[in-house]
Amino acid sequence: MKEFRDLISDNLNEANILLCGVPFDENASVGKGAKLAPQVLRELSYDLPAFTKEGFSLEKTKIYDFGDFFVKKENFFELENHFDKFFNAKEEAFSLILGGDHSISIFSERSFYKRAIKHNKIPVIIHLDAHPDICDVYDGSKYSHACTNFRSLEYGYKDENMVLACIRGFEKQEVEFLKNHTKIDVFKAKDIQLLGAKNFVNLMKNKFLDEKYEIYLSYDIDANDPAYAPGTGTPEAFGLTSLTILEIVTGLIKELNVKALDIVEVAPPLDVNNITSWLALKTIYEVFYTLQNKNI
Ligand SMILES: [Mn+2]
Repeated sequence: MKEFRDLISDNLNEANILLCGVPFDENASVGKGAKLAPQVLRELSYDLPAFTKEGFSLEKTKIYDFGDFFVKKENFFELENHFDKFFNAKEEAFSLILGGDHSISIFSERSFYKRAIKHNKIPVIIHLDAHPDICDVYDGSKYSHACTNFRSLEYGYKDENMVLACIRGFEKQEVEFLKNHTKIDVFKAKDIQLLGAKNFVNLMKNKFLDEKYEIYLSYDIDANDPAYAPGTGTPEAFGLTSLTILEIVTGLIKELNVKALDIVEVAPPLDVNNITSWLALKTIYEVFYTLQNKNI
């Protein structure tokens, strides 16, 4: 048996999913360990049959695996180059990125931005996370995992094309920033709980259901309540259930022009019996099925 079983293809032409991993966690603030996620997710996939939780086959899914992009803090900026190649290898395919801490998305979101602009599309970020990750500087660094969205706005994403959802932990500077940037749509965890996944997806449809948008979905596993995802560096109480988040992720991908997904902050050394890694992996398989049904 092998990684992702028979879903891997060596032929880029037939692939509908482009996969890469970024084993990097030097910009995580509290608990480290996310650099091991790409390896652990790949290993666990040996044992996961290529079927959804409802028993539907994933045989139409063909993954082209770019492998892992290894960087250190000293050459962190090289990620942009890796992602440029990754995103441009086959533009109609869906891009799946396994983090790493959330700082890696600074560069994937840059490459995604450039590609969307090249397509004359409007780039959008939907960020599912317990935290806004919108600090200018955190812990003396502009490239902390708490700075991802600030860097992406600075790079060119517009406030009105950024959505933060499942939020429940704020830095003071983030509260101030969001007060002055009211076009950034913020859905706190409590809002999502009251709305339900379906209504949230419908609100996103009202906003972004148009081919002029290309959407990057950034999924920090700590969006889940730590009861479902304890293996992460900054667990935050009072989160959503894993089923609610799954409905959001698959609902957005089903309904909108989502072209890329990252799953970040899974930290296997902090996990309990790999349940957080399994959650990420099972989510990925549900995403594959959602994409099969969209004929991607
Ligand atoms: Mn994050």
